[in-house]
Amino acid sequence: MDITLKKAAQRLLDADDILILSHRSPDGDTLGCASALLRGLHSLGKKARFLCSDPVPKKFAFLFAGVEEQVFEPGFIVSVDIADRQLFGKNLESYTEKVDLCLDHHGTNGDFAKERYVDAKASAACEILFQVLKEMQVTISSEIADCLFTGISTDTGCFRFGNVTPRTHRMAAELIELGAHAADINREMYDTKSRARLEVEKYVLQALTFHFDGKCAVLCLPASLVEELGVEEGDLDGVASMSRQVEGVLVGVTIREKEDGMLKVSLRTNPPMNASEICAEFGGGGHAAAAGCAFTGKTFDEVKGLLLEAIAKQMERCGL
Ligand SMILES: [Mn+2]
Repeated sequence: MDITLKKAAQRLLDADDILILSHRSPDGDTLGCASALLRGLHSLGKKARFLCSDPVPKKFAFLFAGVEEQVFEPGFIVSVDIADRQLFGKNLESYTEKVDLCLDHHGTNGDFAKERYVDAKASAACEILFQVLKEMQVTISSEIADCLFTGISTDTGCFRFGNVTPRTHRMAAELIELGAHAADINREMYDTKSRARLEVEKYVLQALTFHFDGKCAVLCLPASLVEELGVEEGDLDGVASMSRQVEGVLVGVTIREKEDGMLKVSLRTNPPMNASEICAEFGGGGHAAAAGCAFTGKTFDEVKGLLLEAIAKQMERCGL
């Protein structure tokens, strides 16, 4: 059931022993939400802890620096930035039907929680968390401001994506006033590349294939790649947006093989193409510019064929 922001804040104020859940393959937004909420709840004297199906990538470890680890049986479960049941990931599967409150900004939210507050106009779930924490009268420390700023910055590609609104900038400004280290965070997120990351980019550049007169770029990443290149999972973050950087590309397709053989597809589009519509055909979802879906029991070529077919159809509808 949909509830107001005010009510969502009240639910958290009424609760204790709160378990916060982030989505699998966690990004800066889901982790920024979790760490900001964790810090906010602790500051109110509440017990709160955090779970994610996958480990926190090294570059986001600072979000949780100094946060006290607490052990308790959860009395209230809140999910942040989780759009759908399948995004809980393997280790959190048992929680999919137990979420009391869902805070999210995906218009396609799967409605798995008892109550939810979804604002699809928010560029990042951290925009929502900022409002919820203020509604709860939490004092926004510079640490909390850093967490929220990280989420907003990463989900907007450093304030460059189409999801950025005047409110996004106003909130970022307010967070900087509250002590967020904007330049440090942005440098760490965007300008600093590990050698491993450069290896990944080198691979991507030679592996990209182009289709439909260069309007579509496809990248296939085998599961063995991480080991072959000697890189970590986190080094692959954001590769899905690399293809869309190429001039003329309206659709960037990244197909990633997971350990269990599942093929995970990330779609990035520029207007008039719509990633969410294409992924919906295969049971996935997301935003207009960024969406995903998954296939099991299929080869790279089969998945590529299916997607190219769906993309061709949409291009035709768009008159491309
Ligand atoms: Mn998000």
